[in-house]
Amino acid sequence: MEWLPSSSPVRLLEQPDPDYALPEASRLLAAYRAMVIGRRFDAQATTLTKQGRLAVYPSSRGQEACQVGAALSIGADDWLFPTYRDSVSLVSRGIDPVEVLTLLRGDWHCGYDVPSARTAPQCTPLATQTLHAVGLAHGESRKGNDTVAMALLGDGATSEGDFHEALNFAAVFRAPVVFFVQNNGYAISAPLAKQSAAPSLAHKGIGYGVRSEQVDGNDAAAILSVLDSAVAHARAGNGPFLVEAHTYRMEPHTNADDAARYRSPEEVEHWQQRDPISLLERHLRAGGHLDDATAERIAGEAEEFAARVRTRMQEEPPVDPEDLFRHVYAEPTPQLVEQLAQLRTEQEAL
Ligand SMILES: Cc1ncc(C[n+]2csc(CCOP(=O)(O)OP(=O)(O)O)c2C)c(N)n1
Repeated sequence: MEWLPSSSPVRLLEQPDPDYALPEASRLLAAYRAMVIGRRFDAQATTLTKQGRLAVYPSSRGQEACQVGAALSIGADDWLFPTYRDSVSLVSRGIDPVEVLTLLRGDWHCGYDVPSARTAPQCTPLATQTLHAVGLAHGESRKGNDTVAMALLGDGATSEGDFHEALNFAAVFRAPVVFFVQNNGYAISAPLAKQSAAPSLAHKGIGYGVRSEQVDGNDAAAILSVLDSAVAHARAGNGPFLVEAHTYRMEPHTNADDAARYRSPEEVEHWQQRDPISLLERHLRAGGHLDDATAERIAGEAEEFAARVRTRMQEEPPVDPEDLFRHVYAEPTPQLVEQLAQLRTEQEAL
């Protein structure tokens, strides 16, 4: 059954798979480096919330194989449609980390130049980015381009109507989109079992005629191999592809959430044993592709990366809160006019 997802998530680091090839060692080493830097960036951003430099930061610690895999499996001309949790993916794609954090710092814009980065602003409303991805991909294919759009979303977002409309439209029009679902177990505090009765989230693609697959989200080799196939499938004109990665969010939903209220320390400990960076590191060392010196050099690079982010985030570029109102509508609504007046009164009182 070519169109059905494999019965269990594809894994490659610990066992071979007849349908998916192990990526080359050089690619795995590049992924390892990006994952180590990404994790250090993520920890730095979390610290910046504690110092009041960022309003909020949704960590993706534990999801690095997915974050990096998404960035490495698409080309510079392809488009990424990320969510609020996907900052590490943007950093891995080469976007300036301070630009990535601009919105979370409280500015009105997303920081980077969207058309030249070919990366949409990080989306907070759940699943709306899937429709944007489909629209862009369909438009590009009508222009005769072979651009692929990669839409990132969480397990919770697959319960949204927009996701289902996006799948249906993409399948009917054979839009070159990869829907990459990072199933990290929870939508804030709602565990997957309380919001989906599907055998797997990959099965949600099948009803729409979308080729789908499930993969171990902590196995970087499997992620790269499956995403490569998905991107190649879409680029070749075969229509959309849905990939469900089984992973885990190690940190709370954001720095404002208390995860101890809805999950046990044993569960977190279980996933710690399947840390994506450790799994890949073990594999690379066993194959002779990584030694202490290289691991230390990469750790040093990650430290320097974080230090540069830290220093640059100490600068406080002036922000004008009225900008929040300037770029919403050509003609502001009565509600916005009222809110702007309220803001001015508050500012004068300061
Ligand atoms: C349309 C919409 N409804 C509700 C919310 C509030 N909300 C923010 S995050 C979240 C959970 C999302 O979970 P999931 O899609 O699994 O992504 P994760 O945060 O785990 O990466 C919810 C319900 C929202 N942002 N957008």
